[in-house]
Amino acid sequence: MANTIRALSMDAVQAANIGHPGMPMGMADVATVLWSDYLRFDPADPKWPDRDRFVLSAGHGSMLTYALLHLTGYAQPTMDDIRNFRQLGSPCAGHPENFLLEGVECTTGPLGQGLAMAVGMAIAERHLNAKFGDELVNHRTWAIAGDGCMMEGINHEAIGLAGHLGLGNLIVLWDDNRITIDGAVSLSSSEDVPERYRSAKWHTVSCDGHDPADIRRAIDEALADPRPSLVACQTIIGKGAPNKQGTSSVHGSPLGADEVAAARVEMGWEAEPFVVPADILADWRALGAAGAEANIAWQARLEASAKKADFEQQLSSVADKAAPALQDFIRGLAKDQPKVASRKASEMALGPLTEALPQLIGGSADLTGSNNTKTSATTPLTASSYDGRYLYYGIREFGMAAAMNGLSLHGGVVAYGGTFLVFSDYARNAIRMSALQETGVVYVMTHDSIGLGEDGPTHQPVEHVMSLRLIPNLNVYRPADAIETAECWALALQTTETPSVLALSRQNLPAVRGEGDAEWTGQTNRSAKGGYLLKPATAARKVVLVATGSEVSVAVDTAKVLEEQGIGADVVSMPCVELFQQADQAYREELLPADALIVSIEAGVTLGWQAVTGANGLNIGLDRFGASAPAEVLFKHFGFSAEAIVPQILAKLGN
Ligand SMILES: Cc1ncc(C[n+]2csc(CCOP(=O)(O)OP(=O)(O)O)c2C)c(N)n1
Ligand SMILES: [Mg+2]
Repeated sequence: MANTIRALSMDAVQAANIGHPGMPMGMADVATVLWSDYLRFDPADPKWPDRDRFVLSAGHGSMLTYALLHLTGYAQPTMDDIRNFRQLGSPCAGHPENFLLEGVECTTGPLGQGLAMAVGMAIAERHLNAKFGDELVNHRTWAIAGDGCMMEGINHEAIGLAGHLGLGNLIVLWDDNRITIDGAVSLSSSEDVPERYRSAKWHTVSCDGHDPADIRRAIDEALADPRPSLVACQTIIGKGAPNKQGTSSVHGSPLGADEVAAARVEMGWEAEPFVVPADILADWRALGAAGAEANIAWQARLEASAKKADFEQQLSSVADKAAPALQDFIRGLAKDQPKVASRKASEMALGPLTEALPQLIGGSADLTGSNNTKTSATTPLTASSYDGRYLYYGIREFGMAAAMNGLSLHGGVVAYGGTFLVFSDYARNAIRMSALQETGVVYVMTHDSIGLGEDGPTHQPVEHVMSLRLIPNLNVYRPADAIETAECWALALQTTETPSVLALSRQNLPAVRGEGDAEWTGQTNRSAKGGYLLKPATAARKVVLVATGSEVSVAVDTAKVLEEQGIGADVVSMPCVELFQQADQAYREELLPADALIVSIEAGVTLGWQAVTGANGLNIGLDRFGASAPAEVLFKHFGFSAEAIVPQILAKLGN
């Protein structure tokens, strides 16, 4: 059965003339044992909630997953899909993509992140188990990881968190083949990996990765131990290719026609490429069919459970519940018009949201008091209380973001988590992976500009807001006051297939909204189109000031001065540039008319704002690092005041 995986992998890579045969050939025996004797899955129902999660962290070995899904009887990939491995339109992409195949739990390829997402999945499982009991939620998360996944820095963050939380339901099968692309692992590493795992409170065991009985012995030992387990599977990369196995040449290149032929002889595999002998296929399909029994038994338990309604509620989308949960709160803000930091406003909005939405699991990378991410409804989620809803991620921004992806991809929970916006760079590839994987996670990124003040340029984001806007399918919100912050939270939770970044201020912001918001509903959410007319000009309009976040009140001040000089100026608040760009053209043209001078005001880099203001607009921003001083001093110093901006507008108008 393992040789089926080997043959399909080498033949698919050979046909594509590009790909990675070494990893699937080396791990074929381990994967066959796992899928035969341990993994709980039902090919007929790929999203069955209580299935085990299988994560191929070594995503370059994608053919391993495609072979397993096809052989066990998933509707996709078909053999034709495999034949078209890596070709346009085939769901068998170079690396496994969760949005192309139902059987792929998460997109992998960026090494280390699959394992870190598996940690998030295992946390979600323990959390839901604590709420709904073994009869409804009791499954494991299995990750196959390579030497690369062990070496990446995120591995340290991920296993530290998993060990601390005692995630015994997580088993990592390490493809311990001592080979990476450049050659032997010994070229670059002298680390005792299992020793490091043990120091992080993991159980470790090793086995001969080509001996099914020994693999079973090791996995049984892993399952018996209450800690998360690392199973070091000693393997030979490219096993089955007689002349190339054990060398880095099989990592990422086709074997070549001669070696493919030699491998057929070596394995005694006589079938043509993409043909699986009927008796072997029958054995694989029988494995897949057996999975249905566990699913049927689970369905019966769910039907009989007193917790059925609650469970289904937990698994349901939060999209239609966010705005109703915020309605009374926002109506209250319209009356009170509080002058608070948007990070504080976010905490206030999270109050009713975490009350109403049991799916929300919050957290912070050790900045809970600064990110304002914890509410009274979110008690700590710890090794002794998995039913909590607040994760102390520790100072692990990248690990946190990847775990948030895993939590959300698991289903039944929606993750939000915080750090300083400037450290979004530490988490950046996981944020990108949130967007690519279409997860609805929400990043609460506070201290969003020079407005954080005295901590100085290391902590002051300048390029971050704009650079996050560059990531496709990521909505970056920079709200101006408490009402906008709540509106942005509603939108962030409504877009369940688009992740969100909330860029929030440390400093207090005056209320710019309130008027007309006393009857607020989700339908009147003015931030929904990304930008809107906050204050219309009174004199004949010559200027439109477009601002975000803390600079909206600067724009309001600027408009006032211009109006006093008879120059009409609209103020447009634009909390989400991406949503604005998706709004219909008529709306955009009405808001930003061609005959007015469009001025952007944002305390960050100006590159990119030309897309909003046009080439003839004016871009007020900060194209340099900030400085260490109180916020008001910095705003004045760097020209974020009506006093500094008005003359630039007058000059541009030719007055
Ligand atoms: C973050 C990241 N860096 C680099 C790469 C490129 N890359 C893909 S596989 C690989 C080597 C991985 O070695 P190992 O995990 O041992 O895989 P094996 O060669 O054993 O299949 C590298 C550097 C990547 N995919 N992700
Ligand atoms: Mg390796």
